[in-house]
Amino acid sequence: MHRKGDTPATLDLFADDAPQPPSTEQIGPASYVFRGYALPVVDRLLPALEAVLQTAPFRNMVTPGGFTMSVGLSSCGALGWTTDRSGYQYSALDPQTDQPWPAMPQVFRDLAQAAASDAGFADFEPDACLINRYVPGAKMSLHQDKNEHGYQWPVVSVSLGLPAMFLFGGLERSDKTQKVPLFHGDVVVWGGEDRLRFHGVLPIKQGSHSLLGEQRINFTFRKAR
Ligand code: MD3
Ligand code: FE
Repeated sequence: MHRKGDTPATLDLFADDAPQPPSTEQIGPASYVFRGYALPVVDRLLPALEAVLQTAPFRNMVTPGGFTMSVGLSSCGALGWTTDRSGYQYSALDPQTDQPWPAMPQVFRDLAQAAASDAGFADFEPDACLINRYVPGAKMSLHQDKNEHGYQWPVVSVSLGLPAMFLFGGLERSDKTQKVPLFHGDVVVWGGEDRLRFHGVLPIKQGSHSLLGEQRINFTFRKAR
């Protein structure tokens, strides 16, 4: 183990988990990747995540089409995103326990609000945080996020653990996709005209992350109602 801030003895700059310098990349008219934005608060995010998962563990939900998702899902905040044979919806109760979802930890909320503000969306108050867990091989097929009541607020995503190749398409499923690699600590804000673009995640490659092991965790913050 090396201490935070240290450079490992051998550093492969071409490895797909090579540390990224702090930077911002604009990937759409209203979408920004803030490289390493979450790194300063990772040591507070992880214990808060553990606490959320004690109440609402990851589960592999079944889609309306009858497929079991390869991604494990949980949620925190007033509303959680769920899917089953009857459809997709946001609900105030975890269907597995019929209890409210765990509260959104303040450190989650503050991070999402700061990133949204830096992307030009001041006063973002998410009411839902979907938590996705990818093990190597898990993927998310191309889709649109259309279950929220309005699209005036952005989606903010936080990537932790193993890297992923994110696919960013257009407003039609058949539109060409651009590939955007996402690394531990990256935060992305997707708003405005990009909000309804198709997107997905390629199968996660085998690997082990120093803090999270063989998984990628992604938080997506939304205003669902
Ligand atoms: C672009 N999650 O949970 S986050 C999802 O990495 C989802 O787990 C992916 O797509 C993940 O729905 C991608 C980035 C993301 C989330 C919502 C978007 C990108 C988006 C909504 C509109 C456009
Ligand atoms: Fe999505």
